[in-house]
Amino acid sequence: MPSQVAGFAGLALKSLSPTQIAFIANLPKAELHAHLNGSIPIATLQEIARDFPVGDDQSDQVKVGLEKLQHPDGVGLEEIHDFFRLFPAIYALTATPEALRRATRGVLREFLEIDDSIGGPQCTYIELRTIPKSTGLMSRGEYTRVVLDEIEKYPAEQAALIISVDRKMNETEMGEVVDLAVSLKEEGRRVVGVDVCGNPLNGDMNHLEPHIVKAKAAGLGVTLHIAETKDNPPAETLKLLSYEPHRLGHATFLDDEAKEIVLGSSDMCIEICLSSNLLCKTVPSLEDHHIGYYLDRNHPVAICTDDILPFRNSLLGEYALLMAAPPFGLGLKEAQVTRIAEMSLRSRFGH
Ligand code: 6MZ
Repeated sequence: MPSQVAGFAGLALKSLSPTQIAFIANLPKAELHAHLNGSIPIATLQEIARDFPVGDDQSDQVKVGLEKLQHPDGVGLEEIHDFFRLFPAIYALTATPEALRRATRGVLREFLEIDDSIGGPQCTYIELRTIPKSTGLMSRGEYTRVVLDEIEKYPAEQAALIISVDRKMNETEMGEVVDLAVSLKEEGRRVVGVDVCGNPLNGDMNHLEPHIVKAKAAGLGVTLHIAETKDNPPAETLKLLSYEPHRLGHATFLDDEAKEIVLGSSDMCIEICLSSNLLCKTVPSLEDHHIGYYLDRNHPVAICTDDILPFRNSLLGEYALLMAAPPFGLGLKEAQVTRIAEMSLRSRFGH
């Protein structure tokens, strides 16, 4: 049973007719930007919390975070930095191999298995991403293999893994993570790309360069979270673009120079996360969202969920935001929505 959809995506879904819902449900589409620990269905998180309770010694941040995450409407955020404060709570639950396995299984089911109420799955293909963590009970390599074991239970046409570097990592750690991605790919495991994510104000993006070169040389796709907040300096954005990534995450605050570079590379797909941007308040309204700029210029975009656990959205809900009439959505026509779904499939790193 899929999780209940709330927030902007929930309102958009409620405003659609059954025929419109059937239309978006039946569109073949790819989910290209979903963070594993942010995408655990609430029911799975609660099961894990029941079976592997966190100890009494856990910090208040963990206890308060778990309470907030279980609110039926999702988490109320004042600003994007509140969002990153939630993850210690989730990580306290997914630190053991068995809990991580269950979390991954829950995420894949949520996206790929048939939901009877819509007559199909949320998406036809998912590139799930995660930061390999060493938790005390697992090394980074063991962590990633647990996730891959679950992903590889599905055919390659349905699921693959992107390995994320966290912006806060130092240069040595960034190298370790990219080397892990390359060696797993060489072993024949289903790693299709690398990503850079994490709190947008952390870290030094100049350290990435040799690692991105290495990832590309190994045939991995590269996607970078870029200009997610107004405080990301333009020089950092240009540096990230100089690595010539294949896709961009968010790309909310690109200035004219950066936009020109992006538009000049006609296949640099932008992973668009509408609910995420609205709820983190980096975009004031759907009307103001930068998706409009790229659609007007026929530049590739992929509609994505980002983190369904705190945002309580779904991929269907994100597509509903495209189709619903204003003020609930952008009021796009069926042909436009079909074209957007096709763009997501064309921008896959894997099959
Ligand atoms: C930047 C984000 C993110 O890797 O532990 N993450 N990074 N911007 C976002 N949008 C608001 N949403 C999630 O998944 C959780 C991690 O993904 C990154 C954060 O670093 C978060 O800790 P994994 O599976």
